[in-house]
Amino acid sequence: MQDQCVLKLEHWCSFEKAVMESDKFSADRNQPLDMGSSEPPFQDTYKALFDDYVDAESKYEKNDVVIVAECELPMVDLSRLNLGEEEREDCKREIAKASQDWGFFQVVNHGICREILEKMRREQMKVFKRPFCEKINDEFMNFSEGSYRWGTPSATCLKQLSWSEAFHVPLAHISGLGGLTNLSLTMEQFATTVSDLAQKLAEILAEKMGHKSTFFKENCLPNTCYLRMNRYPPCPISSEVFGLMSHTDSDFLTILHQDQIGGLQLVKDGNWIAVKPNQDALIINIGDLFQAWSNGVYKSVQHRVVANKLEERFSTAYFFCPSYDTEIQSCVEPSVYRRFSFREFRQEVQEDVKKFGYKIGLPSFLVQN
Ligand SMILES: O=C(O)CCC(=O)C(=O)O
Repeated sequence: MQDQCVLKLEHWCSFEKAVMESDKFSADRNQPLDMGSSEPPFQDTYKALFDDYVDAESKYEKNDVVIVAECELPMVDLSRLNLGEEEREDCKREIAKASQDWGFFQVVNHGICREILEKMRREQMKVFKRPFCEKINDEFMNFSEGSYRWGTPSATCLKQLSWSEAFHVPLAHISGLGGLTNLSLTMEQFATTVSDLAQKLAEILAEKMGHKSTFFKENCLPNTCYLRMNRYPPCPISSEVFGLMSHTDSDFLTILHQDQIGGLQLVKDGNWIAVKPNQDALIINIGDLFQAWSNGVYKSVQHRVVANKLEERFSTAYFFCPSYDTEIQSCVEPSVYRRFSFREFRQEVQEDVKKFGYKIGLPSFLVQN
C-alpha cells in the first residue's frame, strides 16, 4: 500500500502568505451581506476569529509545511459476494481486515446504480443553491428542525472552524414527507438502496467476529438512520481552516459518496493521509458503535476534510444507526467498553461538545474509567 502513495505537499503556507490572504479576506468582509446569496456568511459571523488570528502573529510558526501522503484505500469488489464459496469468503475476509487495519475501505460493484447516485448529487447541488435565508428556515425546507448546519458555532479559534454547510436529516423524517419534493423522493430512493448495502456489510463484519446475529436487522431500521448532504464552498483562506474538522462517526458504519475534487483525509498509523477519489467507488468507514460492539477490533478512525481554495466539493453520507434505546455491548468478553445505549452515547457527545467544544466519544465509555 505504501508504494501506491504519492507525496503531496499540502497548501500549508508561511505566516506572511497567511496574513496576505487574511487581508484579502478582510476586504471581502466589508461587503454588505447579500440576502439573496446562497453562501453562508462565514466572514461576518466568524469575524472575531479572523481578527484574533491576524492579531496573534507571534503564535504561528514560519514555513509550517505539512506533508500528506495520498493513498488508495483498500479496494473491495463486492461482486465476489455473488460468486462461489471461496471467492465469497475471501471478499468477507478483506472487508473485516480493512475494517481492522484501516477503519476505512472502498467498494465497487456495490449495487447502487450510477443513475441514483447522479440524481442524488443533482438534487443536492440544487438545494444548496437556494438562498441562505431559505436554507436556515426549517419550515421552508420542510426538514426537521436544525437539519441545516454550517460553520462551527462552538469554534473559539480558526482551527476549530469547519468551512462547510450540510443538511443532516433523520431518515424517519424523510419517509414522513412522503416524497413531497424531488429532493425528498431522491433522498428516500438513495437511502433505501444504500441501507441494504449497510445491512449486508454489518452482517459480514458481525459474522467475521463469530456472530451470525439478527442484531442489525432488528435495531438498525431504515428510519433510525441519517443522511447528510455536505457542501464545501471554495474557501479563500483554505490553508487556515478545514472543510470539516477532525472527528469520528457516532454510528455503526458510514457509506460515503464523494465527488472527484478530493479533500477527505484520515489517520493511518498515526499519520494523516489523503484519500484519492475513485468515481466508481463508495467509501465505507467504521463508526464508534462498531468499534465498541467489536471490542475495539474494528477501528473508528479520525477523519477530516481539507478546504479547497478554488473548487466547491460535495459528498453524501449515510449513517447506519440503531434506535436510541438500542444497547451497545461488546460481542466478546472481557469488554473494553461498558454497556451503553445509543441515546446515552449521543447525549454524552452533545454534552462534551457544549462543555469542551469537541467530542470525546468512546474513551468516556472505557470500563477502566
Ligand atoms: O465529505 C466527506 O468526505 C466526509 C464527510 C464526513 O466525514 C461526515 O459527513 O461526517
